Amino acid sequence: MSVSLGGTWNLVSNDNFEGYMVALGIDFATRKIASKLKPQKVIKQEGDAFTIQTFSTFRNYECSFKIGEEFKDVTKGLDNRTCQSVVNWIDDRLVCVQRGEKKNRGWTHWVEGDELHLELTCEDQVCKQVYKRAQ
Ligand code: VLZ
Repeated sequence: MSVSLGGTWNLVSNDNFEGYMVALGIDFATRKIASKLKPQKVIKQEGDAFTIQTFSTFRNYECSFKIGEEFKDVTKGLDNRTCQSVVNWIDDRLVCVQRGEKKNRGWTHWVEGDELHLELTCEDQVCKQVYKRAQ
């Protein structure tokens, strides 16, 4: 029985977000602002349907999908690219493959104890984020 990713989560650590943003081609000024953010994730799950919202004081980001169904993933406010993406469960991890201009792009979410983990990958860069449940 897997643990639910649903709920509201606050960022507590963010390793190599800089490298990930450089790989995406985010400009210097935007990176300086974005690197200081402490985003909040709100994850809603109804069966196979997910919405993941990322809120910050600078920009917000939202993504909706169904498990196993390809969708057009526009990374609006991030690098503004379009990917053909698909999300699947691999064991207890929610794994997204973002097929597009950038090689080896995707993300993986999982729960470990009371923490939500996220790995964001682009080319040879991996950003590792940890979130804790909002009280
Ligand atoms: O998240 O792909 O949870 O979409 C950062 C917003 C959002 C702050 C990063 C503005 C999105 C940054 C990460 C400006 C450069 C992402 C997925 C996994 C779901």
